Amino acid sequence: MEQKLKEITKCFQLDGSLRSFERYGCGHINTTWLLYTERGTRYILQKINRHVFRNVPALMQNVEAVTCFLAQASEDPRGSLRLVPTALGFSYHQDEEGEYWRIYRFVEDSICLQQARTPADFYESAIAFGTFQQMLKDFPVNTLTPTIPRFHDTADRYRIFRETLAADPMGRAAQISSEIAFALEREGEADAIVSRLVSGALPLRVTHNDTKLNNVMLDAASGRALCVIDLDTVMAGSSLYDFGDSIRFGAASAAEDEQDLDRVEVRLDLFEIFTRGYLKACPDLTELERKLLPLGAKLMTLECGVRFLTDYLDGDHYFAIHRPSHNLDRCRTQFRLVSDMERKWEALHAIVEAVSQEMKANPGDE
Ligand code: ADP
Ligand code: GN1
Ligand code: MG
Repeated sequence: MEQKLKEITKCFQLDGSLRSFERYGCGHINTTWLLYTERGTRYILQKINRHVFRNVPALMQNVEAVTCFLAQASEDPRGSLRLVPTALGFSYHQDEEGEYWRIYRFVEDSICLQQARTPADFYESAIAFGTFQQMLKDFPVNTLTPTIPRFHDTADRYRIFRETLAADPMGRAAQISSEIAFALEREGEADAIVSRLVSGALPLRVTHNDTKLNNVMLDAASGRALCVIDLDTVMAGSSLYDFGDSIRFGAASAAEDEQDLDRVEVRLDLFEIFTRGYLKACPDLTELERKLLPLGAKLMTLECGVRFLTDYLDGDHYFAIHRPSHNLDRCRTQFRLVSDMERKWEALHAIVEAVSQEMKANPGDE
């Protein structure tokens, strides 16, 4: 690997040659390394998963356009991701095997969390994702290529789930009939966001689409939001996707792959604090968007559970796994969260309503 990474890094405008490297991060999709040059500068190198992302040049065009737009709008050099150009001035390099590579400047003096240490961390992630969307409100949304078409089209995710279930290539369906039933019982709700985007009832916005807490960098000293990372899925979408996916991951009381389901619930204190941060950073959400925030949380969680279940049935080709039933464990936590949201449905709505009223009464307050 060392020889390969040396060759790759030579193609980029780093501040010196490669001194050392290590595998980095907990992402399920790309392969990430932390690099040190001989001057001690750190960079993030990524091999982009070209099985997941079928049009990497278009993806990198999206990333370049969005990072440039954000960099122009923010004075802080840590306020947005910064790509390192190749020697030829491109935003990525393709090697002889057809693999795509890119390098980002390392966001220094920052932290990236798998779980919020305190509610304040989660609040800061709401500020980061809300600010990201707010800053991009005048970005020409139609210039973005859909890097994964129908990414958050939950009904389409169900279609793929049904196809995989019918084929049952690994013969796993018989053992997981309760998870399959759970998914199918809720299929009727799958279209609730996309149908409103299509009808124009919900506005189309520039969205991140993968708003996990570990896709935000916080300042190590103050804990304040710095920037949003992992821009591969930036596309046109609904604010409910970004709000919902954040709640799915960050308001959960346990990790995405927790095996003890009794430890998994949606924490109302975290839901509330995220709602407060998001509405503060995104004051322009419409009445309908606000009203549907709990639905966004439920559908993004259901969709993610269905995707994990589909990948389990399919033989684990999409999400990187670290144990045999990893995707099934992930699916079970998501479905447990969905059940818990259904139980707490009234409370989730009451929180959104109370926070909205509070914001209207005191628009400038923290
Ligand atoms: P994946 O798509 O696999 O989730 P990410 O782009 O999220 O890949 O990167 C994986 C991890 O690498 C992140 O969770 C974060 O810890 C770290 N990381 C990514 N980009 C940077 C950066 N520019 N500076 C510091 N850390 C980063
Ligand atoms: C993947 O790349 P990463 O690990 O941030 C996935 C998301 C899922 C998430 C579940 C491109 O995100 O959609 O919600 O795993 N990204 C892609 O943890 O499919
Ligand atoms: Mg990530």
